[in-house]
Order: sequence, then structure tokens, then C-alpha cells
Amino acid sequence: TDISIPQPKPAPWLGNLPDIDPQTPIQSMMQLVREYGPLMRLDFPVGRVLMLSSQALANEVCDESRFAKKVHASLQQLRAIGGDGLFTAYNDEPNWGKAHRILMPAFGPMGLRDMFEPMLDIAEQMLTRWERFGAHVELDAAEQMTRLTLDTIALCGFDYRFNSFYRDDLHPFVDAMMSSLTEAGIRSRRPPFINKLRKKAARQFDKDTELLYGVSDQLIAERRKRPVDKPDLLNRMLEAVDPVTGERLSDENIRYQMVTFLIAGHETTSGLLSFALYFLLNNPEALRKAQAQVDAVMGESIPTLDHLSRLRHVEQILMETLRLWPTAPAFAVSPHEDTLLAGKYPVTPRDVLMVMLPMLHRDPAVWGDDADAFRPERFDPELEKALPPNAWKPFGNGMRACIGRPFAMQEAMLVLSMLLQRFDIEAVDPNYPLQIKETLTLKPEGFQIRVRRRNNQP
Ligand code: MNH
Repeated sequence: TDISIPQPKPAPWLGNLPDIDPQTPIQSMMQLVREYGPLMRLDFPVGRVLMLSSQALANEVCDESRFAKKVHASLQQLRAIGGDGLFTAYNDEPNWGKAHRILMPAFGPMGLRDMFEPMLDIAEQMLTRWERFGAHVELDAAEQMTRLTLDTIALCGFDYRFNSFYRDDLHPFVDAMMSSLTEAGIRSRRPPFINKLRKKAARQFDKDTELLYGVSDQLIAERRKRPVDKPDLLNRMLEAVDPVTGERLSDENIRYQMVTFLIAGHETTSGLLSFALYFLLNNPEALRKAQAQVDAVMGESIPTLDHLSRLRHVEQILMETLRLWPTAPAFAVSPHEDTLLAGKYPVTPRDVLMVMLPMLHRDPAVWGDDADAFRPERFDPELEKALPPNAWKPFGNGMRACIGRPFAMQEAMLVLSMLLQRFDIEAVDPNYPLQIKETLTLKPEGFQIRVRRRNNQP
């Protein structure tokens, strides 16, 4: 029997590196998956990667008794920024368990309730600004959403105001983050000796990470100078004792967590909101339905948590958006021990098995022949319940799944519903061809909108 895995023809030394556009690696890989199928092998100078893009394969590797998160090459590069913070920690690193236990409660129902007010505060800032700009101004969706989500995680998590809606340029944190994330991605696909030769890129990377740490050190210093009495992320990190070890987080580890939360807590949610706007403006029926639900549930009142729980259609729009463009587009696992994948392909703990989310989420066996179409009805409650397991994984899997999931969904629901409540929205270019910028996460690039205050408002 032939147990070789389909693979684009590798070049000598570089393997499949030439098949990947460094500016748009995920989109390159999606194209290759379309040609080579749901199990595909890619060889890079740092090793081979298996790309998994079907529900059957995803379901197999989401079994935590056999597989666990792999800190693969690009996450290893990210450790230069996030250290042993939650996102980049190895499964067996003690600081992962410690921080997980200390921070989980912040994302439970009580914690999320505490974060509703500050979320509303920032959303209100954005919408007020849009309103005052008037109906003629062109707004870059991804840029506006980046200001919003960065300010939101900083205010909710650290009681700190970036005030992005009171400045023209984006906070320097955003630039430093984007360029260091891109550089980490590039490094992860190249052999180490090439990375050593890229001196200028290395200097820029060091400068960027210094800026990121500078911002988080400043926030910590500020808090120590002016303590506040509430159980936000920062206070939990500074004060809470891990119930299992009886220990606190070290200053070094707090710095890693801060940078991790500032990055992971805004990049992906801003992409989600931007893609959702793109899909809504290209699907007038879904837009109309969502706006009708918002009007019926919220009317003209200030949103509450209770309203959000009754906006299922808005939630489905976000779920369908995350299906088509999961803004954190892949996660990796490896087996605990040597095993056979799909009953016949030998894999080892050294292997990287990448679950390729945009293609998993288009598996025709699950989503049908119109898998590329935006149809929020796919997540109607009965249909959602009938989905096979592990068909939709935008937040990753198991114990290493996204800790911020409820936070992200609450924020995105709140902002999208407020937008629909207050404005009629249109695309500046009704024929805008979707262009996606990649920095490890995905975002629509150059998508401009205009908003007009609805006249149903007081
Ligand atoms: Mn988030 C892990 C996607 C919002 C903080 N996040 C993950 C993983 C995915 C993911 C996928 C798993 C990665 C892996 O297996 O290697 N996260 C998202 C998406 C959104 C998102 C699609 C928004 C939409 N994430 C957020 C927000 C926060 C956050 C908001 C913080 C407030 N995420 C994290 C952290 C981890 C993570 C921290 C690492 C968790 C762990 O391993 O313990």
C-alpha cells in the first residue's frame, strides 16, 4: 500500500518554501490544499508539516488522549515575545498551569459581567466619534476595529486607556506588534543560519519587542503607583495565589502575560468584526435580518448583557464569519507517542500536525457544496447541534483552547449590535474585492465603510 502523503514537489534544500508567498502564507496554503487535498505534507528547512483540512482528521487529532498542542516553529519564534505566557507556553511548563488557574475565573460569568461596562465605554467612544464625523467620512474597517479592540482589552484587563479614538495615528504598540509578528512568521519558515544573516531585521525585531515590553512595564508601574480595587486581569496577576502551588506569578511572567493579552486580546477580535462587516455589506438579507432582531430586542435602549443573550442571529453572523475567515487561522498538535494517523500514516511526537481552519471550515462533507457561501442559518440551533464533532474550531481545542473566547464573543456581539442599532452602514466601494492581510492573524485590507445615523434614534 502507498502510505506517502500528497505533497507539492519540493525544491532542493528549500523544500516547499518557494510554494509559499511570505506575505500571504495562509492563502498560499489554502490554494495548495485545494489542489492536494485534506491531508497534505509540506517540507520546510525546519522540518515537515502535515496540513489537516477535513472534519474527519480534525476530529481524530482533537482527541486529547492521543494529541496535544504543539509549540511549532512559528510559536517558538513567538516565544521571543510571549515567553512562557499562556499562548506560547509548552504544555508541561509549570507557569502555564499556574497562570491558567489564576486567570480562568476572570473569563467566567462574574468576570465577564465586570468587563461589560468598560466594553460599553470604548464602543460608545467609537460610535460617538463616527457620528460626529458624519455620513461622508470614509472609515477603514480594520483600522477602526483595531483601535476599538486594543482599547477594550487594555481597559477591561488593565484599567488602562490607550485613547485610540482621541489620536490620529494608531498607538505605536500596534506597529511594533504587527512588524514583530510578521518577522516571527518569516523566521519560522527559514533555516536558522539565514535568520542569523538578517541583521537589520533582527535589530528591528529587538526594537519592536522592547517597545512591547515597555508598554506592559509602564502599565504595571502605573498600577503599583495607583492601586485600584477590582479583580481585573492585572490585579489577579499581581496579587492572586495559585491554589495548587500556593505561588504567585513572577514579574517576568506577568510581563509575558501582559504582552500576550494585549496582542491575543485584540488582533483576532478586530479581524472578526471587520470580516463580519464585510459579509453583512455583501449579504443585504443577513444585514436586514440582524438589524431587525437588534431593533426588536434592544429598541433604543442602552445595551445590557441580557439583550446580548437574546441576539442569537447576531451571534450566528459572528460564528459564520469565523467559519469562513477564522482570524487565528491554524493551530498545531502532535501525538503523545508514535501512532498512525487515519489508521495508516505514521506520525511521531516530533511531527507538526496543523489544523488548517479556513479549509477545515469548508469541508464539503460537513458544509455542503455551498461551503464558500456566507449563510448564518447554518448555525440555527438545531442545525448547529447536528454538526459532527470538531467541525468548527476557530478557538482551538481542549485545555489549550482560547481562554478569551467568551470575552471576544461578548465584545463582538456588543459592538456589532450597537453598530446596527445606531447606523445604516454601506461599503464605499460596493464592488470591493476582498483582500486579506496576514500577520499570523487575518484581516480585510482596504475595506472602507460609511455610516449614517438612523432616524429611529432619540
Ligand atoms: Mn485567543 C488561544 C483564537 C480572542 C487570549 N485563541 C487561542 C487559540 C485560538 C484562538 C485558535 C489556540 C491557539 C493554539 O492552539 O495554538 N482568540 C482566538 C480568536 C479570537 C480570540 C479567533 C477572537 C475572535 N484570545 C482572544 C481574546 C483573548 C485571547 C479576546 C484575551 C482576552 N487566546 C488567548 C490566550 C490563548 C489563546 C491567552 C492561549 C490559551 C492557552 O493556551 O492557555
